[in-house]
Amino acid sequence: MAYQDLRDWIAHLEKNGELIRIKDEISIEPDAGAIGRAVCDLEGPAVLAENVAGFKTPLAIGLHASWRRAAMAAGLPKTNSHKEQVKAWDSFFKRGHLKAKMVHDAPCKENILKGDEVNLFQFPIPRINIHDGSFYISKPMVITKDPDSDWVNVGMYRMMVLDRNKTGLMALSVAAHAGLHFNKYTRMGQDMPMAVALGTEPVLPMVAGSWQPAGWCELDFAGAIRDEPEELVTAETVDLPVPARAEIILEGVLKCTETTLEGPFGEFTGAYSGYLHLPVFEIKAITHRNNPIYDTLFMGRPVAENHYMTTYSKLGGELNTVFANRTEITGIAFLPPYASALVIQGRWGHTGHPREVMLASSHKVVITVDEDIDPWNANDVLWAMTTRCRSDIDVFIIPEIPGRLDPAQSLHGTTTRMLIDATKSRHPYNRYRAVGFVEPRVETLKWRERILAAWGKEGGNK
Ligand SMILES: Cc1cc2nc3c(=O)[nH]c(=O)nc-3n(C[C@H](O)[C@H](O)[C@H](O)COP(=O)(O)O)c2cc1C
Ligand SMILES: [Mn+2]
Repeated sequence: MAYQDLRDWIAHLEKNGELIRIKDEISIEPDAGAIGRAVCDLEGPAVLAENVAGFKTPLAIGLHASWRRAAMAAGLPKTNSHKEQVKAWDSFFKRGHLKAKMVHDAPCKENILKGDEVNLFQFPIPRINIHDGSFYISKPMVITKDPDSDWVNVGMYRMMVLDRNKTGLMALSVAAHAGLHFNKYTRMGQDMPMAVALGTEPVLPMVAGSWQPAGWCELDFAGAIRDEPEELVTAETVDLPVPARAEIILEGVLKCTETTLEGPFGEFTGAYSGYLHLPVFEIKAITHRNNPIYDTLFMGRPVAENHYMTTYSKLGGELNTVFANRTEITGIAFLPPYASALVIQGRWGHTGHPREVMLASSHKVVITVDEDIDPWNANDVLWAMTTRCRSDIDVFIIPEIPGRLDPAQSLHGTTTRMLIDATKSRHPYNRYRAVGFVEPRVETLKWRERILAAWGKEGGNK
């Protein structure tokens, strides 16, 4: 059965040795950020810090910060290999949607705070990295509605705390759906109604933080993955549905006339992004459960929590959208540390075939490999790059691509894209048998099993 809410998920993690409680007092700074970093580095248990100095609210840190918990969150075995995880997310994308349902029992309304009672500083919102411009809400599920249709979207976008009732919102990339909605409101000269869910069952942040096509409602997609509909209630002050069992809901408007200088923020690239001019979110009401828990996510140098949380959902999405009709693709992965280099394994038919496929992708580095190369195995991929690739004819550099958050971007905000064809799809590999790669004897697998059995150990993550 799917996890009902954050509390149910936390209880499950604790029962399975995936969460520890820290009862001693911790500081919001530097302890919270340092704990987040440590959990990611260790791929250790998540932490529930029960006593944050100056706050009544406990702080959950790193709930999605390991490959094991990324599997468990989606209801999959924690022993799953990367490959099995991608296969599962591929099937989630093919499963379609399960409509979320409106319910009457809504614990998120146990406390309703409006006007002057609204105060973000009551929650232990950390400054995640040392030079972040302020405290950042790093795991928000931002709910907006398209003014021209019924499309309700849930996306994850950084929110810098500006005041007790104000934050920024960074949903400006061309692909951010809240940004698309906001552009329409701005053109009409109207503020955009917006609600933000904090602390929910664990599938929603995974789909809010990774891309699905425009028009998809992440609530319905999450329901299909959970095999149980998300439960919703209408927010107090805006006409938007919010998860009924969320710990905390922020409600208000994204202002069409008020911007703020926002940043810096330690981004998923492992570098700080500079200052931006962003719209201001004005919070008109906060509703929360009794004794709410604040759920935070650690970002920073990869591998960080966002990489664990969205690697599989991103790859499943890539297979089902960008590469929907590419049956020649036999595997897809990110090269460690899982940030910006996509590896595509395929059954290539002809010279130039991998290049055609790479051109469709929008990742900063794209590498194509053959079927005998495990795209998740950095040794395999680097071996292919150094033996099946000639940098003068197999590497393609596309200049002046929008840089967005790339720390290597030019002064006018552009970066490069690099496509690396590390396949045997061209001369001399596919013309003659002259260059033969050393293949293992077929009996190797059998011997591997026998040796491991005799040694009393199990195989690795393959
Ligand atoms: C922790 C985390 C933080 C993110 N922050 C931002 C952000 O500040 N701005 C942004 O445009 N995308 C951000 N993303 C990526 C978006 O969540 C992602 O593109 C997602 O597809 C957005 O939802 P949408 O496709 O419905 O717009 C973040 C992702 C994660 C996991
Ligand atoms: Mn979306």
